[in-house]
Amino acid sequence: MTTLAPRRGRHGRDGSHALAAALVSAVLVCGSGVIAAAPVTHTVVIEGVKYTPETLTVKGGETVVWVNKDPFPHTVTAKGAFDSHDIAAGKSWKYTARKAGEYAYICTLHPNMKGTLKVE
Ligand SMILES: [Cu+2]
Repeated sequence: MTTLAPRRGRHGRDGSHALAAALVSAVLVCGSGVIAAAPVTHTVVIEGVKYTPETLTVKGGETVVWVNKDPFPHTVTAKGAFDSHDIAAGKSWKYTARKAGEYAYICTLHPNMKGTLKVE
């Protein structure tokens, strides 16, 4: 009787250790990018006729959202790579980076607005 109770207790603790170890390895696998399970989203704010941050580095498969906080439209245009077309005031536009490279983009409505998306 008295020997059973401690053994049950030990089994319970072993179970939690195994679960904790499984959770830790799952996080490590995700962190190393082996499994692209958890979607990663980056945000670029468009405000004051500029992109913030101006240069953003992401990994392939990650998503970037440009949020236009100005009271007029902007675009996010990298010739030959991606083009948001007009993003109305208060709206946003999403792009999932698939191909590694460095993409300089502008706003076609305000060509002095410049940004760079680096995809690793
Ligand atoms: Cu603009």
